[in-house]
Amino acid sequence: METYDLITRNAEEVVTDEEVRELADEPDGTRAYVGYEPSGVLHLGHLLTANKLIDLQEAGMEVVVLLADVHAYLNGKGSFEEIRETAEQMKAQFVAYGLDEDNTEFVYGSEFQLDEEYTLDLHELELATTLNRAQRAMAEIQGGETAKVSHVVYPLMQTLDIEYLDLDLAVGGLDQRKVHMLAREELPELGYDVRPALHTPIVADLTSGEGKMSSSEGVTISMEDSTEELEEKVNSAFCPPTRDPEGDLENPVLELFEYHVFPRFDEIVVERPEEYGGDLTYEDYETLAADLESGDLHPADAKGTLATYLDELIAPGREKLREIRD
Ligand code: IYR
Repeated sequence: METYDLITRNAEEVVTDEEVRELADEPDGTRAYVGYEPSGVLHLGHLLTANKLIDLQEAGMEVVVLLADVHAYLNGKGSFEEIRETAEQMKAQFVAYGLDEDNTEFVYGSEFQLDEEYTLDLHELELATTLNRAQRAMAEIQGGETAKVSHVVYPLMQTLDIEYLDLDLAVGGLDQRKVHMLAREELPELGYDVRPALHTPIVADLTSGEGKMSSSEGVTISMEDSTEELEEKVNSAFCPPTRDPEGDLENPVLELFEYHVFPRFDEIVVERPEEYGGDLTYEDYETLAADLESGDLHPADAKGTLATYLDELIAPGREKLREIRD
């Protein structure tokens, strides 16, 4: 695959395409990052951006994972000590998932975000940004109901991270886009360069095909799920025989194949008894989606196969979690 195609595959948005093409021309030595508020258990939402980081590593980029402990604290996720502990667990699960420890720089936010220079830059950004603008940037990230002062400091710090970690590309789910747009506007105010951003899609809720799959609402799959739990969740997933159901609905089963399974396996085998036509082998998502639409692939077989491959992907992380907890 061409470097540009590898960098941008499965991305919902790149800002701007021209800037990312420039990076793709000379990826060696460029630095890309994703920041995560630490959480004790990884779910598919985390793994979607992790897949992108694996793509970027393959494209020759250096990858930084920010364990955003200060951000989680500002977003009301618990005491600082608790957050530090979950950050350790998160790192272990990412490594088990396939982010090569030797080629990935794991950085805690608190390692540099409490420095004097960073803090003074933060205050300068606070002066340069309206409350309204900062609040809008946080709309999709904010945890609690009531906005606190910490919630408007948060996106300004995320903006500065891009400069202080010396990055060339910011990666995140689509829910991060408003923060990255703010960063593109504000970094030059401080005399820093604008950096491109790449956003991964938000996968629909498994059972309804609506909205987004997240740990807080609806059903998601996480490193904590047993094989049986995972099978149960996938089997009860919404899977109409089309990739574009009516209205705002998505087909979450196909989305999981597209964003989670195909990027990590060269070949997908759907095992079927001879009397039902025997095994089917797919090398790309399009062919599988077309077969589901034509009826050549039954939704039940698609689900069973999806569960098998997802289970293989989360198995090492599940094992790691068990070790940590014992
Ligand atoms: N806002 C992210 C966490 C985060 C991401 C980056 I990129 C940072 O520089 C800092 C924090 C979230 O919603 O999880």
